[in-house]
Amino acid sequence: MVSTGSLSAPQLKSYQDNGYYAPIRVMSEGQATDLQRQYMEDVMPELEKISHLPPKEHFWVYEQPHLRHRWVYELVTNSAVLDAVESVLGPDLILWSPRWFSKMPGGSDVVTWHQDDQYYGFDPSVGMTAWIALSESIPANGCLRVIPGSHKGEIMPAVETFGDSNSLARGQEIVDVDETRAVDLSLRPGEISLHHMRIIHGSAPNSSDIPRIGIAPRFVRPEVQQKGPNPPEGMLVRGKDQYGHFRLLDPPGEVSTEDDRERQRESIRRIRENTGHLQPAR
Ligand SMILES: O=C(O)CCC(=O)C(=O)O
Repeated sequence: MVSTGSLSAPQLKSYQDNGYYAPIRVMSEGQATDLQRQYMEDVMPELEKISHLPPKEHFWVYEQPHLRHRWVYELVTNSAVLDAVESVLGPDLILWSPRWFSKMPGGSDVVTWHQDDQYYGFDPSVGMTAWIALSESIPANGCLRVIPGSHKGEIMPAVETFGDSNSLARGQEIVDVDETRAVDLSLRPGEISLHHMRIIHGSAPNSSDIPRIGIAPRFVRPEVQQKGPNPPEGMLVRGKDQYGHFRLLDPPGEVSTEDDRERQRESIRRIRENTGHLQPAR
């Protein structure tokens, strides 16, 4: 049992200075391994159905899974995860959009250097990601990498490569990154890393024989507004929403239904319209 994920004052300062903090334990390794098994049972069969599509199309399974499976909702709202996020963002928290980031051994999936802030479209830009590891996540299997301090800079120009192996839908890539400054965010199962919406980050393919399975819930404060044709959707997971900018969603029931699958698809569509990711790939 982990009682809290709250950051101490020096840990918070480290996050503010560097734009990331890791590791923070939010559950035992045994609990994470059980959830990894659940992932294999519920998510892998869905991925196999779309295995003819390139990684950049896998978002139909990977995004908004907390609207479909109760266990995923419980994972991304784990109280130690929310404690860590609350340490940075304050007491009122909207869970905007969780996404699986999984790489199987020998797979080609890559995440090029990018800044989430470039396409999320939130104003003010106060948000962050808590990346939760269900497996070990290390350099050999393509753990998350960040450029410390880059969250304090501008949004950098990015080319859109539309690379098939790129997990990002438009294959956004910041090309002038000094990789000698990169830090690997190695995690054990059941640990998380936190990263700022503007930090430059990415990850290499999995060249090991162990899967890398993680989920990245993104959190914002209720006062943020999002550009785009649709009001953003989110779940109020702590505190109050005094602004009404988000269409607030309910957690799914215990048993996953076809309606949940439809709700997931509709929510993905709305997010992708807002972040400019539904335009046809070249
Ligand atoms: O998991 C990865 O490799 C990339 C994650 C990422 O880009 C994100 O969480 O924003």
